[in-house]
Amino acid sequence: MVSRRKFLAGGAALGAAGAAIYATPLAKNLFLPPKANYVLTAQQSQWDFGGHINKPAQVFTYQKDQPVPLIRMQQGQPFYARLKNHMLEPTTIHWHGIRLPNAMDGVPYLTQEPVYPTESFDYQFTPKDAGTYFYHSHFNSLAQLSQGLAGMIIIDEVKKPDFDHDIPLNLRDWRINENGKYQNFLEPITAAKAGTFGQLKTANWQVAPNHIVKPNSLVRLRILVSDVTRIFKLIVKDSSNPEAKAKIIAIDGNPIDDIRDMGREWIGPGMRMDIAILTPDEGQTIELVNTSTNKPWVVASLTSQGQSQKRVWQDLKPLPQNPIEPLDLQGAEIKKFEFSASSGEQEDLGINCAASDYIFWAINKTAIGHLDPNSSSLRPAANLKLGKTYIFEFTNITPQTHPIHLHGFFFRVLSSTKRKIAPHWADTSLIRPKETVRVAFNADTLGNWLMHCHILEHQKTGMTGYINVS
Ligand SMILES: [Cu+2]
Repeated sequence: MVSRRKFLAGGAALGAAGAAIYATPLAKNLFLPPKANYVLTAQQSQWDFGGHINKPAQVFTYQKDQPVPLIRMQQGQPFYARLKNHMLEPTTIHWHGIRLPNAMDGVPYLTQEPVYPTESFDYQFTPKDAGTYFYHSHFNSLAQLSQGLAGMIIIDEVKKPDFDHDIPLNLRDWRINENGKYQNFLEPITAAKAGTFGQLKTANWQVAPNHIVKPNSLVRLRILVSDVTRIFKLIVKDSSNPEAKAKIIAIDGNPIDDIRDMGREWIGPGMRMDIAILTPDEGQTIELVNTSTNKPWVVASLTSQGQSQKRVWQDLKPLPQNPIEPLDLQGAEIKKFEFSASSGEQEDLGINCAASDYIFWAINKTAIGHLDPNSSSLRPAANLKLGKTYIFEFTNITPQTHPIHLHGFFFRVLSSTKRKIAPHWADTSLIRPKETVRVAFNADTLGNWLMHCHILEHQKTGMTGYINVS
């Protein structure tokens, strides 16, 4: 294990903002030192959530008896990670939101063979874009994510933005009781509705962690929802000032065009949001609160202590844009996708990846719960030509909201039939009941790319498809 001193030394190399994170006492075990070569050993471990359960739970992680680590990459620099499988079942890693070659995308049977127990697999790519991303297992995903295999990635900008603190929050629930026992990962009754919610609510595998920050400082708070079910509705509360003191600066890793005040923000599974916070005076606290249920709860908090940094909002500068090629909307072809309950004409695609006996959902009336390359019925939901711009029209005819994720690309969320959308880049978008959302993207990378609902009980019971770019 890496010592705390080494963590701090690693942080110091990043400058003031980096050091601030590494020095956050509660989070000391979350961070691997920034480097180009990682070994990620998928393994069974134990974790007691700081005593919030009576007996440690059996979890899956990538470091012994510690939370899934945050991985740090550098924009434009090669990244390399060896995944070693020390579990008793196959696994893979998907680098959610990162634009990379298809063979590195981590989808078993579609882009690579599963990594079997005792085997390893080398992932190697150079991230083009900076921002906040997500890595997770894509094999038996519902069970492996539910037990832990889901972490945050920070890809540092070439020129580091000027924040006093950079704080990651990986939000998720655990379906475990006070004795560390898991409830079923797939519950048919709820899988056919909004999905099954967990009981133990955590940020960075901690219950309502409190971070000490400097008074009147600028914080970059990176929020990842890695939960397999819950759609959060987040607000920021300031104990000294009822007016919101938070601004949205990026969505799904991409800086938004116009920084705006944070209100009540819906963030679903797989989605990220970076917000800037101007911290209050000494002794005051800021809380991040989830209000998506009738009993709101504090997800995490920041308390001001120490020397004032005397920052003002004018110090907040827009983040540099990622290098995304302009869209050819004039020449774009429209492809329609309807997300529905399954019609009963489900495809029987054999065993594996998301094997389930239940089918409740479908994309364009095709229900794929499993991916089997040997099945003649496994075919793309759309065939795209390399280099062309496409508009995808997502229509949700179900009574549930679905966070739809497309692997391998950023799409521009253009418009909705039900609400006003400020166009922005994303890789996952919430499609509400009876809503049609239009997104557009450049099909600029070859391969088979998965597209699915990120409520994993929905993914696993039919709301999965893929597109082919050739
Ligand atoms: Cu869904």
